[in-house]
Amino acid sequence: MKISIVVNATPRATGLAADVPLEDAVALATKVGYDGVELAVGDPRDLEVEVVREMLSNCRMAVPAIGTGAAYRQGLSLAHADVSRRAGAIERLKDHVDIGAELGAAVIVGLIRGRTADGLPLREALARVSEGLYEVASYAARKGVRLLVEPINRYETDLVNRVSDGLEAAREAGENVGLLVDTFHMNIEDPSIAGAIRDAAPRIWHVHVADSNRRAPGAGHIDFCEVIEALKDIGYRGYVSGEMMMEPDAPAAYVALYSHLAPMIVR
Ligand code: LER
Ligand code: MN
Repeated sequence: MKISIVVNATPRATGLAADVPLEDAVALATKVGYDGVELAVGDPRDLEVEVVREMLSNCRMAVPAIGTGAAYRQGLSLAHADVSRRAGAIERLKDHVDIGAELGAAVIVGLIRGRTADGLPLREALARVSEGLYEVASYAARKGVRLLVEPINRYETDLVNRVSDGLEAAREAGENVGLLVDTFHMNIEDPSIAGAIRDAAPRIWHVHVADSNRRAPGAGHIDFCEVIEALKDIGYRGYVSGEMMMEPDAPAAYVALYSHLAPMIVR
């Protein structure tokens, strides 16, 4: 198992990463000891992929995954009542897949799937999400890229909340679609975090870590010994990736996560 952290590859793509230029976040992650950085990307066309790839290879930083959630704030949603917004979400995800292919990274389908507040009733919204996922997954398969469906808690979306919902959506979408499980969301939606991890075992391809209060692991009441034990039990060899509020500041949050989890992972 390896440890990564979410960074903003384009400015303010996510609030759950340091609000600093990419090279500063990468320098900090390198100094603390992280193995990789997960790139939160607003519009992939704003990213100079070659420059990023070279910078990361110079400090031997892997890119396990690429985040796409900023697109939802820009009005794109796989579940939107307006067909042009759905098509826009699919096109945007394909652009992410293109950079995923260049960086060897999986592409996350989180908030970009949308919610029923985007204008469709639940069954239809879920059907549109399945359709969109299937189309993007087929495109990604041709490029050798994996997609990650992320179950997200009910206060952010009403589509795909529990790990079991995510598993169903991933299985329907294709062989190259797996799960990103996030401890913050599982703490709200799943009866047991360790149980959900064991149930979804072979399809868990990426993990977000944040504590119950969305701060660094160790700052809340999630039992990360139990989480890491469950991941070890299922033979998980991917990344646990910090996606959390940078409190009190980024350097302290980077160190807090790493010093809480690294000893559990090597044990
Ligand atoms: C995205 O990975 C996520 O976990 C969401 O809660 C962000 O809003
Ligand atoms: Mn997450």
